[in-house]
Amino acid sequence: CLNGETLNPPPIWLMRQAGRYLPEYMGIRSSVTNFLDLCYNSDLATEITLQPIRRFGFDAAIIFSDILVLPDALGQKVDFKSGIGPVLKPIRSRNQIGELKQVCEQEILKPVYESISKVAASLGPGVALIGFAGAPWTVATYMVEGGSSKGFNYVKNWAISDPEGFGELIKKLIESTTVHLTKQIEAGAEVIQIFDSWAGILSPSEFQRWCVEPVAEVVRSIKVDYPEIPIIGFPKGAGLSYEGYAEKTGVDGVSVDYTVSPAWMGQTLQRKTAVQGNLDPHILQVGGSVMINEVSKIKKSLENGPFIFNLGHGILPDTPPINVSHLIELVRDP
Ligand code: 1CP
Repeated sequence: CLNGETLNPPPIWLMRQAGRYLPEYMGIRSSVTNFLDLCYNSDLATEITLQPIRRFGFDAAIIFSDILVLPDALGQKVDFKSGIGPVLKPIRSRNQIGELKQVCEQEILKPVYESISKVAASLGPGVALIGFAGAPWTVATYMVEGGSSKGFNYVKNWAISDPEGFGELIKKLIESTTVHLTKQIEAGAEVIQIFDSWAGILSPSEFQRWCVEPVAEVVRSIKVDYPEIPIIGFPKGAGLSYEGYAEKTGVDGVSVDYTVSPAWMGQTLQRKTAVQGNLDPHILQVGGSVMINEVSKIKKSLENGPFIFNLGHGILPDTPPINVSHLIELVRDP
């Protein structure tokens, strides 16, 4: 499919398919306080990765980890506080970049690669294993804001007032993301997804500089050694810029958020690249006839070209698992 083939029915997996909506995940989650300790325990991460595969039979597994393991490995310690989310000591100027480790600390990330090998060994045939990382821009937002943000004041203002200095941080992230993704491929990841969750807060020229160019560089470097590994990019909220992203980053597929119409995806984007998406996670949460109609609309618009069924963003924690089973039936129903 990511090589341009049209598959009927389309393969399906869901962003955040492992996690808080599954009781079997919550059982394991309660055994640790810092969420990252799950990511750094390869036995637990393997088990969590496989839970949704066993329960639903998705066509792909995504390794259970997080985009924030990267700043953690660069020496910017990440804490997950309950009720708040990720907390980091922020980096807000060029001279603080030197405090980060030179290259990505392999020791810390070793369990992530071990979980990939373990999952690869236990997945049945026909189930693809997806490795992932955050895109440099999105990871930078957490590093500069010191966690999740609403206004993105610090990161936007730094990028606007001192693009050269901010560019140093992005450069560091391009290099370490490339290493992190390459290690995942060496461990057994068969597909890569790059999450740019905060692409949508940039102007078109900023989008070009901070999303398209860094991702293009990561893709170019990975393709030198691994030209056959397909890469999916997810520039969430890119709107009118999705098309340019597909043309200029070199990715094999573009994951599209739910603000974009499936008709446009089919008529425009799918002519240039494989597309993935884009059911609104709230529709999955509600389920029933609304979901039936929406899935049918998405399938009609996209089934005549390379297409992977997914959500337009991650599964919401309160989603009833039975709605996920129903969704898979609908997608696979000819
Ligand atoms: O307490 C918990 O159980 C933590 C919840 C959780 C989970 C299940 C977090 C915290 N991360 C994850 C796993 C995760 N994160 C996966 C692998 C599992 C899967 O898909 O099944 C992936 C791919 C991610 C990616 C991720 N992490 C993104 C990009 C995708 C997206 O949702 O936009 C981002 C932005 C993060 C950061 C993050 N991780 C967790 C939190 C609470 C946050 C902050 C989110 C925010 O700022 O809104």
